[in-house]
Amino acid sequence: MRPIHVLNGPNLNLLGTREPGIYGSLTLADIAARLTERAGARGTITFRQSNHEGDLVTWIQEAGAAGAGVILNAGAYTHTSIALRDAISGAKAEVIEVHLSNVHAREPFRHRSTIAPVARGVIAGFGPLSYELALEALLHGDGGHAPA
Ligand code: CA2
Repeated sequence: MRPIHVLNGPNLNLLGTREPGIYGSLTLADIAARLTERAGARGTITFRQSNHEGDLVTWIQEAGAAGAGVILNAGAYTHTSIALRDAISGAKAEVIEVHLSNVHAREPFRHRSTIAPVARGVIAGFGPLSYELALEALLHGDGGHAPA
C-alpha cells in the first residue's frame, strides 16, 4: 500500500462554500472521501490543508521522509513560493501539482508556477477529478521522481 499525502494550501478550506462557478460545489472533505474510496487497498490517504506556507513546507519534508507520493494543491503559493519549490527538491518527494481550475485560462499571474519545474507532473482544470487523476498517476507507480 503506497502512502499518499494530499496537501492543500491557502483558502482551499473555503471550497464548496464560495465561488462554485470556478471551484465547484464539493468541499475538501468530499474530495478526501473520493480519494480514499478510489485508493481502496492500493494506497493510504493522508489529507491536510493549511493557510500557512511553513506548514506545507514541513508536510512536504515529512512526505519525503516517509517515501510518500504527494498530491499538492498549493493554491496561490503555487505562483509565488520558492520555499515550496526548495522543499520539493530537498525532500526528493514525488509530487504532482494539481489545480481545480485551468490556471492557464485565467489571469496571467496564475500562468506561472514556481513548483512545476520540480514536480513529477501537473494536472489542472478538471475540478476534483484533477486530484483523482493525480492519485492514479502516483499509484500507477513507474518509479519516476522529480527531475530537479
Ligand atoms: O484552481 C486551483 O486549484 C487553484 O490552486 C486555487 C487557488 C488559486 O489561487 C490558484 O491559482 C488555482 C485558490 C484557492 C481558493 O479556493 C477558494 C475556494 C472557494 C472560495 C474561495 C476560494
